[in-house]
Amino acid sequence: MSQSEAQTEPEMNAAPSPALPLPLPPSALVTSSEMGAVAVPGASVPAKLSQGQLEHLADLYRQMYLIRRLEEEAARAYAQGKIGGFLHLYIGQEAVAVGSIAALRPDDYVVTTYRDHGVALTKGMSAKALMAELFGKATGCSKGLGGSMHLFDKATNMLGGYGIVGGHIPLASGVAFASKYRADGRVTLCYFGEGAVSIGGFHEGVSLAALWKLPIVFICENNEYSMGTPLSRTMSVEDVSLKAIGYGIDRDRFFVEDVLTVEARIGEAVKRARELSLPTLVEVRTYRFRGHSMSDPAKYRTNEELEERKQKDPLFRARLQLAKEGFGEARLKSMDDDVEREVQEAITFADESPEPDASLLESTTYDGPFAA
Ligand SMILES: Cc1ncc(C[n+]2csc(CCOP(=O)(O)OP(=O)(O)O)c2C)c(N)n1
Ligand SMILES: [Mg+2]
Repeated sequence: MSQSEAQTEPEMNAAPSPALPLPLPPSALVTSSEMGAVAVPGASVPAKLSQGQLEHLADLYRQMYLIRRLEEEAARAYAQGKIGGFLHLYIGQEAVAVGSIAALRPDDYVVTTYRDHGVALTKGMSAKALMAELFGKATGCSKGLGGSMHLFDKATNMLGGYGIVGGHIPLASGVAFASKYRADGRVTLCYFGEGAVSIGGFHEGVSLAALWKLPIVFICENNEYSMGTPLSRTMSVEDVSLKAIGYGIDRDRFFVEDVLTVEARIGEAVKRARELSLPTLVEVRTYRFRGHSMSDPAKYRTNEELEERKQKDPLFRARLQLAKEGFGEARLKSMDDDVEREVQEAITFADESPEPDASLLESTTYDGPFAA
């Protein structure tokens, strides 16, 4: 991470925000069709949900709410000095991880950036292992040595958390290459911000995935800012998905307002990867409600812009849809209470867990057995 991210004042945690009013504007699907190699989404989301779809939405809502509450508590713990280093929150973007991973099988892989809590949790990492990792404790997913930016969980095929912008994209192509070589039928999802698209690693990774027809979906989470720099000051085109054309791969592009839409649209790309072994670049337009990291007061954007985007919060949209379609307030509250319990248990677990023992240093550095 750059020195400019040096920690200053930590952002104080706010209580969970109240539900915001709908209706929302219709999802703006802006995939252009005149420039070739465009993924035409075959799936659409029904206006009125069946009981089965409603239960599924409830499950996705629960996952999104877990990310939000866990991160709100992580922000509080950071302000209390219990978490050191950097902490990049995913608040506002939860529907991307939850919707896309809903389209996967458990044996599929995910690879992502430092903004990795949502992807790790959704792929199945326990809230306890995640929170303990943030606290730098021995019970964390990486024994407390990786921290927020380097979550990793072999058991759930969450292959990291990486701090070098764009550096993980060729790694993800390598994972997809391994799947193709072994013919294991697995798909890799690779997440990155729009800031990574101008980095060499993006082009190297996408180029090889296209050439070798790898089973991978590149998901650009375009939250409009790279640290404090807006997209308009880093790229010559506003449509990130256009980058797919140069590599002759399929592409898609949409605004994230509805988690079910994310599942359906990413699901199309996952199907293409699994059945045809073809890569896709998907640009999802999203927004982070907090600063880049805890040290960022986000003065480069206006309150009006932030409030407008909060009106389109996919988490609250899902909650309101559930309520509107007959999911009783009592059931919603009981789901929220379950999440609350899970988060509190994770905090207690992290608090009470031991620090890593100094003996770990030897086995995890080049002075130890790995040096041989
Ligand atoms: C190669 C490299 N250059 C610069 C940085 C410093 N840096 C950390 S995050 C970031 C912004 C990335 O923005 P984006 O890719 O849009 O992801 P977001 O943080 O918005 O999720 C930068 C420049 C870095 N980590 N790695
Ligand atoms: Mg960004």
